[in-house]
Amino acid sequence: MSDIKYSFGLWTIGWPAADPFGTATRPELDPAESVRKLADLGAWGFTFHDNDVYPFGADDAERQKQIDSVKQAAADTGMVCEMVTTNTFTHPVFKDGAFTSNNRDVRRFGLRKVLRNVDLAADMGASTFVMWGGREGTEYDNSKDLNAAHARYAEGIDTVASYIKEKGYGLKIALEPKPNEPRGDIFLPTIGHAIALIDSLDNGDIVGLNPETGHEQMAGLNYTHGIALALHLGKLFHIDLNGQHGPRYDQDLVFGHGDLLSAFFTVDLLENGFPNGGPRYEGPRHFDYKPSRTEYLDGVWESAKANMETYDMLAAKAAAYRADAEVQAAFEHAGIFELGRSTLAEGETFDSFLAEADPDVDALAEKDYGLVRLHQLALKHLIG
Ligand code: GLT
Ligand code: MN
Ligand code: MN
Ligand code: MN
Repeated sequence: MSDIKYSFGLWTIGWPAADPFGTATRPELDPAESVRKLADLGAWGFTFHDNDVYPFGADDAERQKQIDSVKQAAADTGMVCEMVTTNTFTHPVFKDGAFTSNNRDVRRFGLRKVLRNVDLAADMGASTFVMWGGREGTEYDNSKDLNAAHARYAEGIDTVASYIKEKGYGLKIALEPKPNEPRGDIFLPTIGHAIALIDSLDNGDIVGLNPETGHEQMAGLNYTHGIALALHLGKLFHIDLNGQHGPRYDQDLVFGHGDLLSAFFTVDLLENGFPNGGPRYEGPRHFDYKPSRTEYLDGVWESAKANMETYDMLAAKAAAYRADAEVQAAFEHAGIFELGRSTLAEGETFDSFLAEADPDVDALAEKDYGLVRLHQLALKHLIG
């Protein structure tokens, strides 16, 4: 396998596959054993929710015992705990949200659970703290004062960020957008919504994004465009890669098992960067998928391998695509390098700009960009 840094959430391979229509089809996995198994498969790191490692309501002794067992597995295998996140969605106390619940006692409890988990994240040596507000939302538009709900959401995120700063932890917060499921409508449904709210925070400098492939696609959006915007704004702190077939329930398929062409261009961006250079994503290639309910334990580990194998294959194809002289010539012909040039010249005045004669618009309108041919070249590299 390649030397790409792959990591997995312990809740992915650890999902026992209970769904709203049926009970679990697989046993619970021991988190420390999962870390060892992922290391055997060639993964570089792992991530977890507090309650992936110890049960909700565990006393301090039980909590520490479970944490130590995962730490031991990490020490034995060299696996890196790169991200930690908090479960503020499973327990019924969070049924109306954690940071945005109408009930102030619930909000204070949720915030305390998150702050305690920030301590754990720092203790584990993680660099990213993900916040997926799965229960922050509504089924009905009259359920909440929607201005107050956004204010409480911002207050909660800002409080966590200021706690990180006060403690001197080297952690960054990554918000994970999702349009719906489990709530009818979730707050911060897309990358763009999250970026807008981050902009309003006092401590927004350490708050960015953890976009998930399937979540943007559930909203009918283009994942590669979304992470490109986050990169452009210096806000792509982490990624959740998986597969999804368009707007429907959250499928959490293996990466590449949904929209394969989109996955190809995601990998092309992550591995090769923008054609004109610019910001790069340097973090781990993190998978947030679910082994399908039809699979038992062999199938769980096969599916974990499939994520890394698919990414490796796409990375090799994307490297060949970029190295192809015909592709580079097609980039040139299409004007992709020309787009890297600023529209106005340096020091140009409004007067001189406005005085310039217009170009021959009829000739420009007849220009052939060659984008279909360029896309066909990508397809040849992908499946040719
Ligand atoms: C949950 C969700 C994921 C989030 C995880 C982080 S948990 O499985 O569906 O998309 O990334 O809280
Ligand atoms: Mn998902
Ligand atoms: Mn999920
Ligand atoms: Mn996710």
